[in-house]
Amino acid sequence: MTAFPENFLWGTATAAYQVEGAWNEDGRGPSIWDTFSHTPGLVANGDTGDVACDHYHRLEEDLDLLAGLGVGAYRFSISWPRVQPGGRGPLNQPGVDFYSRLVDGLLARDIAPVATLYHWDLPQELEDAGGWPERDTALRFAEYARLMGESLGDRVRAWITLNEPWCSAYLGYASGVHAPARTDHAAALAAVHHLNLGHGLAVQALRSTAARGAQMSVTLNLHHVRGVSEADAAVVRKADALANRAFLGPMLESAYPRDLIEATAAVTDWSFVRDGDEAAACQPLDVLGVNYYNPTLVRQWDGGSAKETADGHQDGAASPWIACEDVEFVQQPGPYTEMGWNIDETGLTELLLRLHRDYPGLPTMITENGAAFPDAVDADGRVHDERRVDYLHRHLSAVAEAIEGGADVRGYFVWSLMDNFEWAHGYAKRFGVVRVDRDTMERTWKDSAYWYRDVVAANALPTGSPASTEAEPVR
Ligand code: IFM
Repeated sequence: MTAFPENFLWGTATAAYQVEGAWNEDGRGPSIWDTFSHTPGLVANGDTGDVACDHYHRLEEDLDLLAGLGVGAYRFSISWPRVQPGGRGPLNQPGVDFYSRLVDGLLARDIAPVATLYHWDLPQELEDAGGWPERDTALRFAEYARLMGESLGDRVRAWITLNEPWCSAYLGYASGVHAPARTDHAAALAAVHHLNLGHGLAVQALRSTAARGAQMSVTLNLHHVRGVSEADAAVVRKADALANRAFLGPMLESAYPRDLIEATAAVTDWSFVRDGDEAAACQPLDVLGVNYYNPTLVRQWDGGSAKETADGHQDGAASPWIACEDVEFVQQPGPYTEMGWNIDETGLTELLLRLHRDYPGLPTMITENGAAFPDAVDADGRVHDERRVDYLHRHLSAVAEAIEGGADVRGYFVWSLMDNFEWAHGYAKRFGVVRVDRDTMERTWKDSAYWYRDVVAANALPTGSPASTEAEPVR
């Protein structure tokens, strides 16, 4: 048995647009993801989040699922346009009431509510006014945070300001594969800054409204960047600056890294950073949320050979990797999940140890980790998703190893509680430990859910190494 520390927080995670549905009910306003998913050709199969998992109407059933899993915490996100339809002005009470019922239902089941304020569903009206590249969006976000602190702050155990601002900025405004589908590198870097600023202002607003003792956090999808050889150190550092230190710098060290400013000088002069902004972005946090799926491998591009973009991103004007013309993103060895992401849990251990080294005293929490596989219901009516069990086992072992190495890791949230709307992939990729039938919305526990329930109950991993994932690599 690999045991976890006492009080280790076990949970599962979802996000509003991916599970709720009820997109135009009870006064909810449109978000950039409604616009994106309703634009023909942007989401696989023309899927939208209109119904998603119908969680909005199946709240009690889903709360019971969580209770059945025995988790100590549930990470959900609040849909900004559900509670404040245009992103400014008064609250939409039916929307707030929904989250109030959710929070109360969790507490009644002894499950700690962990609320993310922003998991990508910006009110469309704010995007129409310029979106995250505009400074005002950060101010509106702080106001929304204050209102949520006043409404739910007496009961929420931990607040996460942003989920993966890397995706919001670079996929939303640089590569355009996420909403709002813009491809403007200068705007993306301005978005980076206003997300950082919005985070800091939101923490301030929450500290003044939420219960004392509520934890403050942000979730970053930090990239564990490796070089093919030592000769690639410069490009490793550049990718790290754009992906990681663009957020860690202002949020935790009150300054953008000099090498980031220099690397992007041809794109922007960063004049949108005003005096005092970096200090405002840097607010004391109680825990840092880390989402991890796989590592990143880079090599200095020689400028001649065909350039690899291993994760399938476009190169050039629509690349999310701004100013990385000299960086090649290299295919990593399998096995792979259905997303085409390689399975390599060693990156998680290394990342957690790096964070421990760079930011001693700041605990971490895995706010997302999981895998998509093409699950099917077997003849026995069950979903035998042994590859997901194996993936989770490997990554939890990696967390345990980091703890063993001194990292202060406080918890782990599986992504995801249930199969849901996987953004531009629609419903084609299933990440849940609980299956959702797309026709009936019926929830079925996969084998991974039973396995996770037992891990949570034991606060430990079962003995024995995970099964081999070599058998059926998927690409
Ligand atoms: O589904 C997403 C989630 O919304 C954010 N993190 C990554 C997950 C899997 O792609």
